[in-house]
Amino acid sequence: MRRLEVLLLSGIAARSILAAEAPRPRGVGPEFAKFYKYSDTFACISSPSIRLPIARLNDDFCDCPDGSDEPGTSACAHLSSLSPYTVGSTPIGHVNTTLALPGYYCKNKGHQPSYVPFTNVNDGVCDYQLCCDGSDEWAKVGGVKCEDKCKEIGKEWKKKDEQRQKSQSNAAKRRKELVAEAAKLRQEVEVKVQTLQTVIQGEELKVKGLEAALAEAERQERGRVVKKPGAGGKLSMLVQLAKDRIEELRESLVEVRNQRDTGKARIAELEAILTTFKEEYNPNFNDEGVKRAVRSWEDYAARDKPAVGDDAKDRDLDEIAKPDSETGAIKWSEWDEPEEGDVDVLYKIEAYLPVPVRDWIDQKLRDLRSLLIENGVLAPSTEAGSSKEMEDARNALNAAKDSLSNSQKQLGENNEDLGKDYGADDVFRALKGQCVSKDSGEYTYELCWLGETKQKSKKNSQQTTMGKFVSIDKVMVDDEVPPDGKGLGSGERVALRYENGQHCWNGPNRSTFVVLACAETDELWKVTEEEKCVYRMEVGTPAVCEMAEKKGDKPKDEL
Ligand code: MAN
Repeated sequence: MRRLEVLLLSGIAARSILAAEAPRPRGVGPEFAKFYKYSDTFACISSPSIRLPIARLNDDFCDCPDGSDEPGTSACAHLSSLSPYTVGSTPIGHVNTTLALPGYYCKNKGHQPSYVPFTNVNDGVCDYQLCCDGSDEWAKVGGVKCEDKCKEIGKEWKKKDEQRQKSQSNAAKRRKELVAEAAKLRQEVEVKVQTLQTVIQGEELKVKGLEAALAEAERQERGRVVKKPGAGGKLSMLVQLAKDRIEELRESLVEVRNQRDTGKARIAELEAILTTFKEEYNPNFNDEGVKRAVRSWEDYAARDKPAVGDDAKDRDLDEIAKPDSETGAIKWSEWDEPEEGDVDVLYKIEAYLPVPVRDWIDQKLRDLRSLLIENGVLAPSTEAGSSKEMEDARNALNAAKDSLSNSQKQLGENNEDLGKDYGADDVFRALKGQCVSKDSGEYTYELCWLGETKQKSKKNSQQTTMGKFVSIDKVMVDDEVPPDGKGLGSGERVALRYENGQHCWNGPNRSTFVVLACAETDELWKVTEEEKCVYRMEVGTPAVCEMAEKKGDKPKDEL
């Protein structure tokens, strides 16, 4: 298709004007008919002071500086910007030499009327693309005859136009769906923000509460260490009692054991006497008392002797009977009270008081010690902070702080997300994270909406990042649209910038400029490497459709 100032008129508009028209000179479009309504003279459109007899209209000689006397011939074609430079085609003084007409008007009955450049009129070539009725070759130069093909071309065009319109309406529908989806997603983020704000308020209060709890636990701890186990009066007294009692028992044990040993020795002596007595007495001496004694002794000797301790048990008793200072079984020195400190002395009194009074004093003493430590009068205990209560309080506070900072981070991210540019109507929010790809040469290229662009080698599936999404932009394009409609067309288009991809050896960091055009479905149409590691993607998506329609900027028609 040639780039020219062709004006396609809507069929309805053109037909309604035609109905009200008187016959116009050849090549005059309906919107210029008013300049050609007099039957005797004609005034040049841009220089009305120049009047010509009507016979000089379309006489194949250029009279008007703006070419308006030759609407149906190529006599004034040299004025066209498409024509090569001709003597006299430059402006002279204040006279306007710009062509007043857009071209030769083809009625194209059965199809869309259009203008053909004057250079094409009677050039011996049928310009069916613009002039399907063949009227641009009315002079049949060189015997060329261009028959009217508007019926078939119009039919074909209509078919394609219907398809195009259907596709456009599908695309617009799809965009509406995307916008609705985007609105839903946005609302979800807004709800998340509200929820997080409430959660954060609660968590802040919780942190404050736990900070106070920890401070109190620390205070209590500072007080508590005064009475730590081992250093208190009651326990110390108990230890002393135990020590005394054990010593008493040990001494008794030694004494009883001595008595036992003495008894044992006496029994052994007695038994030896009786054994001798039994062997040496005279049985012939009939003394009934002696005989009875000997029988009793024999009975006694025949009975099982009770165990009176073996050697092992005796060794154990030896050990037990030794003082603790010798065996080290109990190291009493470890239970000795430390030197009494400032406030410790006060606790001695406690041990002798009734429980409620003791508790009250206990609390007061803790408070007093805390106060003294807080005011620098007493040094804090080095063991402060080691109790389970404090550990629990500190853990709970840390967990609450972590949770709070996590929520704050999430809130920040969500707020940032709400402020981000997701394009008109937030539409790209719905596409975020989805990807389209295309095989091209030795690579498969991938575009992930608002994510990354990638180049994947087909040989070894190695991936190269061609850029990370940075911003949404706009760009002017002027491209052909191929017959399948997968092209950018011309006009302003939405573009996405992807930058800071993988570094290119001996070059920049890879980047991709993604140009979008309206299409029924998301599709990566074309990838080019415009410069080393600078890529361009052309992508069809319904996401940008309505915007094209709003601007009345349709893809170029392939008529
Ligand atoms: C790879 C690809 C190419 C690029 C070169 C640069 O082969 O990313 O697109 O041109 O590296 O060295």
